[in-house]
Amino acid sequence: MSDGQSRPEHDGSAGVRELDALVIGAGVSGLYALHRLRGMGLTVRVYDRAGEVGGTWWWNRYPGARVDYPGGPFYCYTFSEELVRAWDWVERQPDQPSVLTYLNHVADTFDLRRDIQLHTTVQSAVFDEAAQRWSVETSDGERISAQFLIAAVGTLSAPNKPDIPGLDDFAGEVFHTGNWPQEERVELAGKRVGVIGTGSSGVQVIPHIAREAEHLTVFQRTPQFALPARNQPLDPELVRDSKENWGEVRRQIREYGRPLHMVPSTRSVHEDSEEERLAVFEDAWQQGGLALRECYRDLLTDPVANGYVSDFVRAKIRETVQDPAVAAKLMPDYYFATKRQVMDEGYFETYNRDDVTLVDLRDEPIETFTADGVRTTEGEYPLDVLVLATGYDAITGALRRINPVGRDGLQLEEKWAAGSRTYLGLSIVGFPNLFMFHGPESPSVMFHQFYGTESQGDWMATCIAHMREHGLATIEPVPEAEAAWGAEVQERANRTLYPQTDSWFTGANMPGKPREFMVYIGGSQYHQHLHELAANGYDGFVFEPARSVAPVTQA
Ligand code: NA7
Repeated sequence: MSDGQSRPEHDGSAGVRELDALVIGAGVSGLYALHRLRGMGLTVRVYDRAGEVGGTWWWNRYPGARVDYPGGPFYCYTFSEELVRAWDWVERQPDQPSVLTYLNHVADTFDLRRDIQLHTTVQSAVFDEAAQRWSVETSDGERISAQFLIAAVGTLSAPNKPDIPGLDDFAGEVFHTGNWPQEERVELAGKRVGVIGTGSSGVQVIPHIAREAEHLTVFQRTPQFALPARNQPLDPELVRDSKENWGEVRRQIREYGRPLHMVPSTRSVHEDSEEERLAVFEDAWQQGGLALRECYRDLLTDPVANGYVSDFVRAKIRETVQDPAVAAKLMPDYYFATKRQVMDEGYFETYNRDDVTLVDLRDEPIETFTADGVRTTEGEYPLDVLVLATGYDAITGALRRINPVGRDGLQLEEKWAAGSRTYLGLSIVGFPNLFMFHGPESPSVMFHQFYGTESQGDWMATCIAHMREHGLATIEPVPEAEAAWGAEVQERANRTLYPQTDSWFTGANMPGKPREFMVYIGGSQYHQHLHELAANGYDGFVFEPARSVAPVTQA
């Protein structure tokens, strides 16, 4: 607000709720946004269509769901030492129930629930230029006018339901891993189950389903370089040390995106002989987790180096899978680790079971679903249950589905038709006062998620405080800054092998989605840059002063 005062929450005459900031999403980012912005005296409300807080951790409760990298004990908010001290992770890769319990604990600790409205979908958001505010409508018919619209919508929250012929004719049960039933347990015993998809979710759920179902058929489009997770209880000494030295751990996370002991090697693969290299790979394989990806500095930038490690993993898959014909179908052929790295617990061993069938969709594409199952070009697979582990319209999908409308009626769908255009993955030309957490062209999924959230949330808070202090009503990036940022994101990505692989990082998993690398590689520099921007006057942004007479939002 121009005068630094919050408006009352309700404007009774117009039946419109007035807020300083409306946050969409009650996951990791939405919870932090509420805590941070409310703490500076703003009126803030969070809306989420889920039945509880937790975002992706509320939706993804399929058997085997857990953090997909060895994050514990650092998979947590970093800003509060008190919070760090009060929570004990048990495993290196925390499972879904513990992460959800943690996020509920955070909501309780900071008394967040009173400003969170669940079971409520934000249906439309239109920027009202006269009022310099966002007009929002929700699924229960509520209308809200908010100065700031904060998209904490999640990077992996818009499920991809594939467009496969006949899918709607299938008479059995269908579940998406990202929309798993909340209350009742999914009963799979005695059933013929099909799983489509072998990304993180598929690789996590498949061994569990195999143990329970009468028969499992996996429909695989792209074989994976899954690495052994070797999940284990956390070393109590590591937990104690990190709690005692949290300031230092936090500094390391800020500078490297992770604690120092997890930082990649600075050694090139070419500095070692073949024998030495294989010993390094073997050691990393035995350590499990991300050790293999991090054991040389050039595995993700040099095709030759990547070829060495790819061959190593392929040999491991051949050793594990007993039937050579099945092993051949499981051979990954993209650049190692250029899709989101998958961790497995007994995934490849699952294919040694008699009651598991692997169907390679590249050899035998699906022709159609029928009421009883699937027909491929090679045969029929009767099914009672289908699990879609087919991933997400990642990073941009959730916000595009809301499709905010900015200045001059500009729809986000239209703005991003040829690719996501943002400044810092945080703001968009034409969409004043819209801030995104983990938006496209930010470090998002390639940096410590909680620290990234805090850094962006703190930036938003500092910026809003600056605006209040100077009587400014809107902030928006300038087109030149947006274009330069996009170029920098692509230039950094092009120094790596990532853009050469079809993945959700590049949008290639969604038919018709523009192909671009959607993540800023170089997270710590990004967060440093955000900090400097705030200190140096918000270069690349333009502010509008508040109009002296605030126009009334129309009912
Ligand atoms: P992912 O990683 O996008 O995996 C989805 C899987 O589904 C992947 O194997 C896809 O094959 C496959 N897929 C998608 N559409 C189809 C169709 N139409 N036919 C056959 N197969 C298909 O999603 P996840 O949920 O596993 O993981 C998402 C992230 O959540 C994960 O990285 C963690 O960060 C947490 P493709 O490889 O595209 O050929």
